[in-house]
Amino acid sequence: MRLVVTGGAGFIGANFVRTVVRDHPDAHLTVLDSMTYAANSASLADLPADRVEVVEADCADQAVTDGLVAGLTGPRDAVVHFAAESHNDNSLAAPWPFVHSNIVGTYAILEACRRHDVRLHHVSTDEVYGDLELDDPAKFTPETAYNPSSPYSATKAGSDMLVRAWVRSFGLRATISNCSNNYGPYQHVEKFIPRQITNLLTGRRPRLYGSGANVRDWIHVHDHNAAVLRILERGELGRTYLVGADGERSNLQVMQMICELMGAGDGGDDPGFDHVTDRPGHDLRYAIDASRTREELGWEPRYTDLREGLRQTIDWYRHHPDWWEPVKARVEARYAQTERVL
Ligand code: NAD
Ligand code: TDX
Repeated sequence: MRLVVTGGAGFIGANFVRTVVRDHPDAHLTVLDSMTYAANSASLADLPADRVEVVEADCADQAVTDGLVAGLTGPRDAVVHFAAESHNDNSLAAPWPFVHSNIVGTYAILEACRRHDVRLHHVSTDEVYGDLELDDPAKFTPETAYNPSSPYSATKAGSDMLVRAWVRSFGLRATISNCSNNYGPYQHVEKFIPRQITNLLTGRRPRLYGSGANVRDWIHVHDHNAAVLRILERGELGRTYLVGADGERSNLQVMQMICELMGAGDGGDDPGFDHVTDRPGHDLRYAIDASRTREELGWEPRYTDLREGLRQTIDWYRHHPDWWEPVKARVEARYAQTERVL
């Protein structure tokens, strides 16, 4: 099995590559990654060079993309498309890289897969559906209308639409997955959970946007990647699969769990974290109904205890400072330009 994994030096992609190398001895992977600020070559550095090749290039570069996809001729070969600009806060400050990577990049991948009749799995997000009220009994399903809020989610929605059009118009052999918020090892410290963990590990105070009432539906990255592999193996072409682990928590709840697990706060007036300026246009709540994915593909999340998953994630960051320390100060300096303690 030969796989081209775009964005394979980022958080979810690197975990995917590591899992495939461990569990599929017959697999050869080519990582296509432009090595943006979000990539970390250390996430792949210990993997065997004869099984994982890293090509540093932009997936929107049609010549490069075409050349790599042309080599996928076996019946189980595929492109797994993780590459994207992924951080909402950055998309508010500078939207263009999101249009370029998420839309133009996906277009180039689609055209290469069309030319060479190669199977594609496109990795997307629940954010394409917009947000829910806190008390809305309905969760997102594959039928929920797209209603993205930020430049990030709008460009992911655009990329999903391109994939659907290529399936319908050109018979492209593709599947899509829309997953909820991931956490786990190798996640960039700009994101909520690793930011708070590494703030505490470096003597900084954790930062909660607004009141912390916003709800995210957390899933461990290993569960997400297990679903992606299952879709590659058993997914029906042309279908969209929703991936989530019923992990809804308010940001305040997650923050309190992290602080408790790491011994922050004094148990009295000081909760151990600061409330800061809210994100403009901040989506209130995401929630995924993954029942069809579970029933049809026999996939089940294994990390169903968020507290235990967080404990393991905290341990990982504690034991891998070399992986995150080099970028931590820069990330915090950037946040400090706009963020104010409330
Ligand atoms: P990430 O930002 O950690 O990694 C993205 C990777 O893509 C980086 O290595 C980056 O260098 C690479 N990249 C960006 N633009 C590129 C381009 N033009 N060409 C080649 N490589 C490029 O993101 P992540 O959190 O690992 O997310 C991976 C995918 O999963 C994204 O498509 C994202 O939308 C989706 N997703 C993420 C989450 C989440 O919670 N993180 C949830 C659901 C879906
Ligand atoms: O310091 C923070 N404090 C805070 O309260 C940060 C960085 C975030 N937050 C809040 C904002 C969100 O409500 O925490 C929540 C999670 O924030 P992010 O980690 O930025 O994730 P989110 O915006 O929900 O998007 C994530 O999940 C869906 C990924 O970044 C996307 O790529 C994915 O599609």
